[in-house]
Amino acid sequence: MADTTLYFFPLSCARVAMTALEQVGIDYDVSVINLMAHGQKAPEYLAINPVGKVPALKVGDEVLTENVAIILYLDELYPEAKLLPPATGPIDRARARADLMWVATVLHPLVRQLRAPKHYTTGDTAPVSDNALEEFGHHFAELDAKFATRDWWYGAQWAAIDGYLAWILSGFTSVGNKLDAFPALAGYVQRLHAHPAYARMFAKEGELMEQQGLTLPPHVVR
Ligand SMILES: N[C@@H](CCC(=O)N[C@@H](CS)C(=O)NCC(=O)O)C(=O)O
Repeated sequence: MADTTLYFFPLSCARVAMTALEQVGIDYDVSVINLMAHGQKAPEYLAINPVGKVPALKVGDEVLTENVAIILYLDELYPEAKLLPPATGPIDRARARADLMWVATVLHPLVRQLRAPKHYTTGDTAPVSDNALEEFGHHFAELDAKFATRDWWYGAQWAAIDGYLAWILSGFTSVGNKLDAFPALAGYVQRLHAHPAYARMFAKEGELMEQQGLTLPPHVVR
């Protein structure tokens, strides 16, 4: 049994933390919290993460939540994994954190709005999804221009933010949306999927799904 446990559910944003762990390469256990069966609200899990969300990372007796915090923690312990870009000083370091926070606070909620619009309205969900698609359209146009001239967010070197964007983009496409209008972003997705840390996460996720007999709703693609 490893000293570190990741509380995870397939296709959820816990993929971001798992990809970072795979990049770091440490030994860790995975505990699947079945969000489809409301396992995140079970007393045993609320005792670990009272907010009732995945991911959570248990290290010894300590529990850390929030993808960005998990990435920053792992980066501090394992700088050789290069989860964050090299920084020349405090401003540079703060900027890299700001980039992660931008993904977490601007793009991440749009995935939820798209995948679970019923959480945002008591009425018709179509305007909620449409608004998410419109917002994604603006942000993806900017990202498409960015990835037309670089492989990864910071240029030649993959960083944890790329793992985070992999989840954002899969959240967008998993429910049937296409990236046809954003060819550079579609190329970036190919690179993301081929990245070793992502590929290991994806394989591990597949094994966990098989072990747990988890199947996806028919409208969701992995
Ligand atoms: N800001 C959090 C978001 C965590 C989050 O929203 N997790 C979702 C899965 S993507 C969850 O556990 N949802 C279950 C629920 O809200 O009941 C992070 O980045 O870690």
